[in-house]
Amino acid sequence: MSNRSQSEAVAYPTSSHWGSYQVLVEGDRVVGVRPDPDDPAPSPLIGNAPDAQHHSTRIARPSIRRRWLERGPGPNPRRGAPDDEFVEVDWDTALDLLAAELRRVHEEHGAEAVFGGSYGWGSAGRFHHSQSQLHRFLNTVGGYTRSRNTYSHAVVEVLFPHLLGTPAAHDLLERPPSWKAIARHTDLIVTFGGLRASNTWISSGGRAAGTALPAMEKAAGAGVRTVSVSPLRDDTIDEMGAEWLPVSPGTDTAVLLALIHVLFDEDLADRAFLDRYTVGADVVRRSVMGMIDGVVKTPEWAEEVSGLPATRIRALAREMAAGRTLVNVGWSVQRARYGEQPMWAGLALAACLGQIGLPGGGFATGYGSTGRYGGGSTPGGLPRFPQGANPVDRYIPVNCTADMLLDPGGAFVYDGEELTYPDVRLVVWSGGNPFHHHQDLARLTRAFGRPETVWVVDTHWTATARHADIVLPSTTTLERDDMAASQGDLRLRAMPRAVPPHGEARDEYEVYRALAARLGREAEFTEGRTAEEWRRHMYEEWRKRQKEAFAADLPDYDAFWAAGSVDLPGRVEEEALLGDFRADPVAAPLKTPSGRIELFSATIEGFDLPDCPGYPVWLPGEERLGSPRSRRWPLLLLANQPSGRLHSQQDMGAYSRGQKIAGRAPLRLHPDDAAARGLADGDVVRVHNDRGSLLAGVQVSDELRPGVAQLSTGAWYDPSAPDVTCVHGNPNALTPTTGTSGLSQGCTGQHVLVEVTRYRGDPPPVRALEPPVIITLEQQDAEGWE
Ligand SMILES: Nc1nc2c(c(=O)[nH]1)N[C@H]1C(S)=C(S)[C@@H](COP(=O)(O)OP(=O)(O)OC[C@H]3O[C@@H](n4cnc5c(=O)[nH]c(N)nc54)[C@H](O)[C@@H]3O)O[C@H]1N2
Ligand SMILES: Nc1nc2c(c(=O)[nH]1)N[C@H]1C(S)=C(S)[C@@H](COP(=O)(O)OP(=O)(O)OC[C@H]3O[C@@H](n4cnc5c(=O)[nH]c(N)nc54)[C@H](O)[C@@H]3O)O[C@H]1N2
Ligand SMILES: [Mo]
Repeated sequence: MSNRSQSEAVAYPTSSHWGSYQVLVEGDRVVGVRPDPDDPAPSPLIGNAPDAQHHSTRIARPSIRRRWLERGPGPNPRRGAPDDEFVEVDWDTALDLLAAELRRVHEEHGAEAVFGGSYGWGSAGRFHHSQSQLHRFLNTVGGYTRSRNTYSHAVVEVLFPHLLGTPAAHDLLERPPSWKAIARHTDLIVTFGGLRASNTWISSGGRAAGTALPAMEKAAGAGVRTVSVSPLRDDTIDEMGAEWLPVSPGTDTAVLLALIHVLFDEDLADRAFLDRYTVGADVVRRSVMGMIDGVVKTPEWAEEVSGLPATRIRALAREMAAGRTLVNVGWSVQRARYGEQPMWAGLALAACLGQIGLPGGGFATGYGSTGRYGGGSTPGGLPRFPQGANPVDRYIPVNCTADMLLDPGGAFVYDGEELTYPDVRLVVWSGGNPFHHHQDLARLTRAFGRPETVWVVDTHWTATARHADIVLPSTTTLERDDMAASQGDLRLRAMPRAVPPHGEARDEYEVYRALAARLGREAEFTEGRTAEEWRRHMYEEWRKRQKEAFAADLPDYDAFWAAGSVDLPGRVEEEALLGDFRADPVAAPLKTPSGRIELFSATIEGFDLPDCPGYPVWLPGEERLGSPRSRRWPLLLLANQPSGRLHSQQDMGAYSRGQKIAGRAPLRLHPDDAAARGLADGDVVRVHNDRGSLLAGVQVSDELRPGVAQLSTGAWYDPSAPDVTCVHGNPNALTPTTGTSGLSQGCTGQHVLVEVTRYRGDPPPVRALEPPVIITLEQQDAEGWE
């Protein structure tokens, strides 16, 4: 919040992925924020908004990489070089260049040479949503190669349709038991990957109120006991009084298989449930009993692998069988090599407990991963901006972006398919930051050197914008009218514009309209509507659907806008997942080949993948304590979600800045590991492995398991010093691009082995939060073209 007097400030309600709040505006400036009066638990992340809105890294005008302007499109290995110059141009010049480049690429290489996946968490807002706008535009002008799945939970998206079928796999993400049902019915939550409070500050699409933390507290108050299996003690809030089982990262599958072993060994497994509702339980039983590979998956065996005491694992299995138990496997646990296995083993454990389909019991994934999980669902949907159809059917799993750019025509497998990478010439990104989110960023820089043109639309000069040839400035959510809600939310909220656009920033709708006009497709893109008319249209279409589905009489658009919000009709707070299937598996079978839960999947077995067989198994990853690689890189770095911001967004904001140490990302180290290296709080260290190095500031903490270090994602990537990959502390300077397996090809960025050493001498300054060198066309003319 701002120190300035806020007496004359006008408060504007708004909403973002980090919640609903009010911005305080004086004249044209955001001078502070305050929580929404209806929010019982506002997110501290709102404190980043004022500084981010007016920061010097806002993009003010369309800018073209000087070399691209002078030499035209072509591969450029120097893309992203810290001293590269950009030339500011007017909008017409930028749009003419871009339209000509799109036309050229289409004519010479076809629309599939345009990579428009554009993954990322750009603004919340149902209309001005970057990907929706961009994808509609690209679809209107011929299509694009797209990306599939998320960084968040690719394994859940690809694996569970095989195990539960669709829509049950979808319900797993969208309709888990609500926190209220948990408080009412659950005795014990065993959560692999914690219930990290700061993660619940975020909901994709925004959230009317922060409901998750109060609900967790209430559940604990109602007697729900929590066991947090996590390398970090503070992955649960104190109020829950959770028991901490400090697992070694990447070894949950061993613990899960041992829990299953105890259930079979002590005849606690619910055989009637397994017979009636699952296939493959016998394969799982034989596997944990050692009848397939000769290794009996006892708690003693799991102790060796995971570091958790065998006695505790054995007792936990008995406790789980004794009452109503919910098994939660968080998304972090699958964001690692062989990430399919803990998810599958977690489902198998819940099946052995026989409580799937019972209120407050069974299997779940996502409590503690976002604020909306367990917060209800809205089957009536939300207002939507139609994206049209993509005439191009090429795609890649999103985690394969660098592979695609480095290996055009190269073969890969994904979900039983053998595919090849397209030959991409033009990369476009809007509302995402691959130089935040992708792994092995030095490799990504090489990959971004390959295409002929990189086009980025963003609000700020992120590392991705600095790797672009054509950079267009977008307005922020505070600079345009919109509306927001997340799936399962309480209300749809109006987001009235609070301040005028920064510099010459434009709404993306206007950018794509103008581009579509240049390509002769304006009428198809706009369907004759202005932005305001689209919002009305989207709202009214949605209102009609709510009327049909729930006989809900919602106010019209003007009344909604004047009131500022409307309650979402038809909300449900689920008691159980798969309740119908449990009630009658014959009448309501799952949409799997067997109609049941597939603990063994003949389909996946048939894919014949070395890294994902047909039933859950323990596969030891490389980036793991005790692996051969750990002899050289002895610390396991957890690259989890940052508590100071959403990913890389608003890293310059007050709340995010307040967490930095010596201006760099904080690296938490266990006291033993710090002492062994002679390190203390505040030291600047080099964190390194064979992929790269970064600088970070030390924070010693006994909240971590020894051997584990923690450095959350999101410090803006800063390659400005010659001998360090990132001087600011982005952990993706070190992480591997390997996929989870040939099944899901998910992101494995959560775990990476490193060494930490003191940085000797004066550390190089952080430059990421400064704009690049920008010149005018006149200056460029005066200096002469290359
Ligand atoms: N090592 C490691 N890496 C990870 C993860 C991990 O656990 N470990 N987690 C992964 C996960 S789960 C995710 S989801 C990704 C997240 O990765 P991203 O979603 O790419 O990260 P963000 O920083 O949210 O990027 C959003 C971008 O949109 C821009 N933006 C905001 N508003 C607007 C707008 O109105 N218009 C436009 N055009 N742009 C806008 C922001 O400035 C920012 O550059 O990171 C992944 N990376
Ligand atoms: N504040 C904030 N909240 C966010 C985000 C953000 O950027 N900032 N991003 C949002 C997004 S896009 C997503 S996808 C979700 C992600 O949600 P998650 O994937 O659940 O979040 P993470 O913070 O990556 O990981 C949660 C915890 O898992 C634990 N963990 C890591 N590895 C292992 C392991 O091998 N075994 C076990 N048992 N535990 C492990 C770590 O201690 C970590 O703190 O978060 C969302 N919430
Ligand atoms: Mo995510």
